[in-house]
Amino acid sequence: MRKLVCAAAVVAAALSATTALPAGAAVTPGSWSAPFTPAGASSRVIGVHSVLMYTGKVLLFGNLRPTAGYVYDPVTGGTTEVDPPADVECGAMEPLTDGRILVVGGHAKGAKGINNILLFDPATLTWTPQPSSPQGRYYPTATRLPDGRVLISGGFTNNGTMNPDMEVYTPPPAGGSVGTLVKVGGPHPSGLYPHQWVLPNGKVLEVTSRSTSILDTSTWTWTNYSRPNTNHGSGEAAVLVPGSASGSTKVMLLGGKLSTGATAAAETFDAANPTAGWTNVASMPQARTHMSPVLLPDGTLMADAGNSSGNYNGPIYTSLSYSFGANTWTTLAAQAKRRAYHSAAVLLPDGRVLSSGDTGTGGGLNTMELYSPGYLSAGARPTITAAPTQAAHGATFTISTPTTGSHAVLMEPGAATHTADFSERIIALSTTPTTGGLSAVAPSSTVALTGWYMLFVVDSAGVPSTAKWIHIG
Ligand SMILES: [Cu+2]
Repeated sequence: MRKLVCAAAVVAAALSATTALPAGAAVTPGSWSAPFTPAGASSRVIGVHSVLMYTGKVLLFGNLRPTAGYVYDPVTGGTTEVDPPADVECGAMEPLTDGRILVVGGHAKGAKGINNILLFDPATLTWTPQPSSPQGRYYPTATRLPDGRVLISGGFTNNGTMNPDMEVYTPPPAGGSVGTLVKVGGPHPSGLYPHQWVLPNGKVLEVTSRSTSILDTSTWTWTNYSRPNTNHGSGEAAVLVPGSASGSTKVMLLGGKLSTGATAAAETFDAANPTAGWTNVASMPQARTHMSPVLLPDGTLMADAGNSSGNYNGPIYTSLSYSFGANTWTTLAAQAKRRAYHSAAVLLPDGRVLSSGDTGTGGGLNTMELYSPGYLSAGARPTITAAPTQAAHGATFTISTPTTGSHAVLMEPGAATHTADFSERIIALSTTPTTGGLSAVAPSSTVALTGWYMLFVVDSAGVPSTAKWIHIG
């Protein structure tokens, strides 16, 4: 009898749990700060690459050779110079499970890749060389796997040819500073900055403007599916669609550069039913390429700026908001500087978006702009009065908040460049209201890859709190 009561209670709790993102409030245009270069910052740094770290600070680097970088503190506005020891502009970035940032490859003269792999430590602000990628990597992708290793693929070699190799990087052992690198699988020339995401079943979905495939990481073999409906050319953006506590199997591909200009097309692919292929969704209000895709804690997508032709022509100063629930686009406020090719944008823990870069003449160069989404002027914000800084996969934890009717989301911090983001994802937690807050369940290791996340509480109007950092795993 006692057992039955317990089972009934579990069912009741499951039925009342919030597992999906609510629709949120109507999107309003929001506003931009004036362009700025942080006081005291090296003017050599162009924010082509932008990585939010668990310290709440942002690692920015770029400006070709020698590549320059600094760490920007959005709270104080200060910077610390951290020039990398290799020309890592046009490489890839991926946080490890402990929050250190792996930086893979970069760009030597003449469209050639460099071999370097580096590890950046947000605690000590130091770079440590790692084993080199043998053939060189220019425009590669780095994807953290559920076991903490990192899949490295794609890009050009040192000779400017497509690199067909896949490598797996294993992080340093506890207390160590240098990891190991091994080649895996057969040839798979993914192309330049292939978009990759770990799926809830542990496999890796890869999407490019012209291909769709899924990697079984137990055998390192690929299965190919239909290519996207529209040719997105290059400079296309892609995101993992917001998911529930059981994860997301769906991705969205939007825009891209064509020889004739750009495409306005957007489409989705659901890896839960891969043979169904791609489904067109509402096209953007205009053809765009080189947007930086930024998932926001209210469950919408911000497609930051971009342009309509070539790498820098036809600048588009407004951004777009996409509602996954309503399948509608809304035009957001215009920024002052062009943010097209070689630009980046990441969500900050306070709910704003940092937009940086564009290396072309007349572009944003060494300036940055801060976007305040409409939810920041929509009234009082919810608050998190207490939350743990660590939760194991599957563990139940308590989020203290006085805001009733709220839900909670985990957001993996962005690692953005060239319209790619190697890291961002949003997960609506399974939560149950309790006295004084929410009881939440940490997702599994394939839904929330082990690592640092921003935890936001979002009220029933779609207004988010500021984030608290929590390590999952
Ligand atoms: Cu580049």
